[in-house]
Amino acid sequence: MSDQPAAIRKVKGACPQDCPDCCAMIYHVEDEKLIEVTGNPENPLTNGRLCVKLKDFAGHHAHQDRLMYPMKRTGPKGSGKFERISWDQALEEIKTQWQDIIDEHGPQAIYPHCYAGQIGTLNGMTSGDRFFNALGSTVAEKTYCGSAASVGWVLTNGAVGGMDPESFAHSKFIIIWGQNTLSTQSHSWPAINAARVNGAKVIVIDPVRTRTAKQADMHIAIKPGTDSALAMGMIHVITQERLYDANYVGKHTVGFVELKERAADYTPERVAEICGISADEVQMLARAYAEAKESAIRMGVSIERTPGGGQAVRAISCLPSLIGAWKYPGGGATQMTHYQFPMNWDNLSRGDWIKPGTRVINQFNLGLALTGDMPLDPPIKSLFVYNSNPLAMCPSQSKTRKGMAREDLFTVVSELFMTDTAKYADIVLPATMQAEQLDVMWSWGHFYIQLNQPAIDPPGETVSNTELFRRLSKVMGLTRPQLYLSDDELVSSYVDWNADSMKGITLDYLKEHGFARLNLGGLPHERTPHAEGDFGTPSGKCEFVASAAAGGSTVGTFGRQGYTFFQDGSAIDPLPSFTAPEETADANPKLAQKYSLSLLSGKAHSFLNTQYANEVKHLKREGGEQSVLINTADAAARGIEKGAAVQVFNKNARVKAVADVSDDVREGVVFMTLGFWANKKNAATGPNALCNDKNSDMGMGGTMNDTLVEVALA
Ligand SMILES: Nc1nc2c(c(=O)[nH]1)N[C@H]1C(S)=C(S)[C@@H](COP(=O)(O)OP(=O)(O)OC[C@H]3O[C@@H](n4cnc5c(=O)[nH]c(N)nc54)[C@H](O)[C@@H]3O)O[C@H]1N2
Ligand SMILES: Nc1nc2c(c(=O)[nH]1)N[C@H]1C(S)=C(S)[C@@H](COP(=O)(O)OP(=O)(O)OC[C@H]3O[C@@H](n4cnc5c(=O)[nH]c(N)nc54)[C@H](O)[C@@H]3O)O[C@H]1N2
Ligand SMILES: [Mo]
Repeated sequence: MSDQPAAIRKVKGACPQDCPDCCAMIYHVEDEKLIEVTGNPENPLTNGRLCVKLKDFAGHHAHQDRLMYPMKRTGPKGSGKFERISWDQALEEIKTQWQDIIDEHGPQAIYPHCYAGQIGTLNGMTSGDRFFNALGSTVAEKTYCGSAASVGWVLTNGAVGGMDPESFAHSKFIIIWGQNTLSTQSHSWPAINAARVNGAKVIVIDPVRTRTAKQADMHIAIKPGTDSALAMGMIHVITQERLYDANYVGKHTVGFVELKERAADYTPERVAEICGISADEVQMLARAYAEAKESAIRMGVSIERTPGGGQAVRAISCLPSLIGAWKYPGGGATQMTHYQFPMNWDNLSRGDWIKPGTRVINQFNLGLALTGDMPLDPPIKSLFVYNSNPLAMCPSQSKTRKGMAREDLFTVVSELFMTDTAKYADIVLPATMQAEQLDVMWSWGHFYIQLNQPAIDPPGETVSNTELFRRLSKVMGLTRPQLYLSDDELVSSYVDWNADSMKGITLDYLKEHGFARLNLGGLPHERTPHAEGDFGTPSGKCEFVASAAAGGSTVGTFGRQGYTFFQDGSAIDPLPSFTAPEETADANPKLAQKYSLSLLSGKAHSFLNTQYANEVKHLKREGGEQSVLINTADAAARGIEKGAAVQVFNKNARVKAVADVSDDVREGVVFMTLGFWANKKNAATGPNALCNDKNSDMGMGGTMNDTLVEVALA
């Protein structure tokens, strides 16, 4: 007998999470057990390091609370009481219920709900689209994240990926606009740091002094939802003081005269008033930004979560072309990079299978749709949730909860864990985690395509989303052959292996290395995608006046269901401007008298949306329970001290929280971290109990950050 330790097998993978970094990972397997997951040191961005959330990803796979078997509800909805059943029983129950619903109401009474719990090509946001489109269910628009911002960006620059995160190392001036980079895209920080070592200045624009803002050379604590005014103010200063690059503007942009005219109203004084900052800050920012030339802007997603969010991204997206920043490595802007990935999005979502006239319901309207507050014929009789935890993450939670509690709603949830949402299911189906499944990963924060290879067998009776929908297709008697493609066949079908950007990248290469940089020309850190124009707009130029909006054509990014939607562009102002938030003292003084604090919700350092918040160590890092960050003066005015038990409340709900009192948030604003699960103390989970469910100006984005609340001692 050998006393040699068993060999450790290493398998290349990639992080499944909805995060711009999409890290290259290595699974370490011993005796067919996942013993450790590390960052792949060969990947220049991941550089061998995983973030705090993924530090014990092996332990997360082996978590004692993982769902292992299909289950059927035995207690009242929401009670979390279930009994184990077999897959055959679960599928038979779904088939019987759905067949009855289809016979009585038609397939549109079935409503799928999905987001990016896993973000891969095979198992991610589109994994169920082909099945539901073939079934003829209601179409669910998936616009939780980035869709208003994406439309703003695409209208201006086209569906192009923008700056490479590695090229920030060459920047001289970096604006981090509404992003908490150190928590939400931490692998781009080394390049930012490299730039700083070379003398670059970093400016953070955020109502909260986040851990990222604390690192900055300057923090501009703007009022929420006023970013478009600030960007228009910068355009005003740059055009009035002739700080723009006339040559670049002349060659590569459309609508300069109109933009200049539109910006004329946005004087530094007026902008200062709107944004709650000083006129000097507006001027200083515009001048320093224009003068540095190698100026970079990194936009976060939160900018979009107010009524004028899409136009804010439009205004910001005009800035790099105005000053000609795109000419230089380290100059330009980045919103999201995924546009560059050569996926066959039509094969992924098969939007062409949707019968004309099929109804579309936006996912932010989940509560309205389930409660019937939105008149629907047929009503929603069945909800199918996968890759999402809408009870916690969708605004207007009380409506969602009321809807999910309906006895006549047949709910199926495919999950890793018994989440707040899963507790309301009639049938729960167990899903695999990333080390147990095959996937091709794209990214919205860099340009590496990756192959995630299964390292261990699925535990218990868990199945991947691809297998789940093959099983459902079979019981529902669907006949389209594409619904039965194996995972390997899906890999072939979903990636456009012949695309220019895939030159030299084969499946075998990915199997060996795990990742490959898309062929976009030039070295990553030297990338200057728009030095010679080459924008993805109809004119090929950066469109200050958006032709898609002006011409009334439809706009949208992926396939109809893939990620956003198609929108009639004529509803959009072709020039950027400021739309004021609706819940402010100016816009709604009556409401503001009762509830005078603007609520922001943002990502936790140690959670990924609600994921990992069921891990004790991560929960501890976030203080153990829901907190609310409130400014010292606002707290004093309410007799609240640090650590006090408080209630955060408004017309929608009351949420218990612990007060965190400091000047890290501007007066008049409170901040609640997202992700905490419901517990004995809080039946309502987190900020979404309080947030509004209106849509924003474009892309059917959300407006969660346009919510007034009040805080009082509990
Ligand atoms: N650790 C961690 N990382 C994550 C996630 C996570 O949950 N945890 N989630 C992932 C996902 S899904 C996403 S979309 C990204 C999002 O990551 P980010 O783009 O960083 O978005 P948020 O954390 O929502 O907000 C960032 C900052 O914007 C500020 N903010 C809010 N409203 C405004 C405003 O009106 N104007 C300005 N200028 N700033 C504002 C907030 O105070 C917050 O500090 O992170 C991804 N990465
Ligand atoms: N108030 C407020 N609301 C927000 C936001 C905000 O800033 N403020 N942010 C918005 C944003 S940016 C986003 S992206 C959304 C996020 O909304 P969601 O995507 O719903 O958020 P998660 O909490 O990540 O939930 C994903 C679920 O999918 C499950 N899951 C993971 N992998 C798999 C798998 O392979 N198969 C199956 N079947 N399930 C899996 C996880 O266990 C988890 O419960 O929330 C939005 N909601
Ligand atoms: Mo997101």
